[in-house]
Amino acid sequence: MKTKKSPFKLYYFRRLNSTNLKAKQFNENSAILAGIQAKGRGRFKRAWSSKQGGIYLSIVLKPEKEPSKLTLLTSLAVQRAIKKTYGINPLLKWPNDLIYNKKKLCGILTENIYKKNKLEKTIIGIGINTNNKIPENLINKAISLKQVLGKKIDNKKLINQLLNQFYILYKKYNKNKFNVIQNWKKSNSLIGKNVKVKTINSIYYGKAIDLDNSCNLILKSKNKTIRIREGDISIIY
Ligand code: BT5
Repeated sequence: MKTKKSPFKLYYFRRLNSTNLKAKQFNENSAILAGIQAKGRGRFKRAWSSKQGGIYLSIVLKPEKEPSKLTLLTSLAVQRAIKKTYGINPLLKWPNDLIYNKKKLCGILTENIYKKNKLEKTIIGIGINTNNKIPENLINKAISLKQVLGKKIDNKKLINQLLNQFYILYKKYNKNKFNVIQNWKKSNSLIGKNVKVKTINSIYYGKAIDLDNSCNLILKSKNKTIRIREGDISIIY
């Protein structure tokens, strides 16, 4: 497939608190890249370890369609970019992760900015562990591409590929020519597995059986079917 050039204009900063925060000052089709983040963020105000050498990137969009599927679409773009650049196939983990050898390789944080109740822009933050050192407290659950491949990762090449892959999928999605849910289901690590899901209020155990069209995870727990909007999931091996 011919790679189409992405329209994103890339702005590089040696050090930022968070690329998602900085991205709020930029217009659509900007991409903000940082060498280090002092206050990298995950979901629910959690921290994202952002040492020198990793990829910390935020894409600014003005979505043409409802943005709820953009996190999954982005995870597919990251997966394709890594596969094209380095030939390995990380698995997708609902709702916002890529994993390799059961450890987290990439996390995505999508934020919608509203002005007077109208969606003004969407910021998609992507953190990929490439050459950055994984801190001691995360070594059991995080992994870098350098650890996987045993060589230095070319961040520039991977970022270019990622922006191109993202653009290809995003354009198709806007034209209703890319089914995010179906594609996600083809390469996820969860469906059919016994899992534990921690939400803000509860913990659920059950079998992950499907993803519905609104990106909710469907869990079969005893005789009940539960739909989960957001949470942290771990596979029970
Ligand atoms: C995420 O949150 O996975 C979203 C991470 C998004 C980071 C990007 S970097 C560019 C942009 N700018 C930002 O400020 N953020 C975005 P969540 O699912 O909540 O996962 C957070 C959890 O992952 C933490 O509580 C840790 O347990 C773990 N974690 C932290 N740093 C990690 C890392 N570098 N690699 C793997 N796991 C990490």
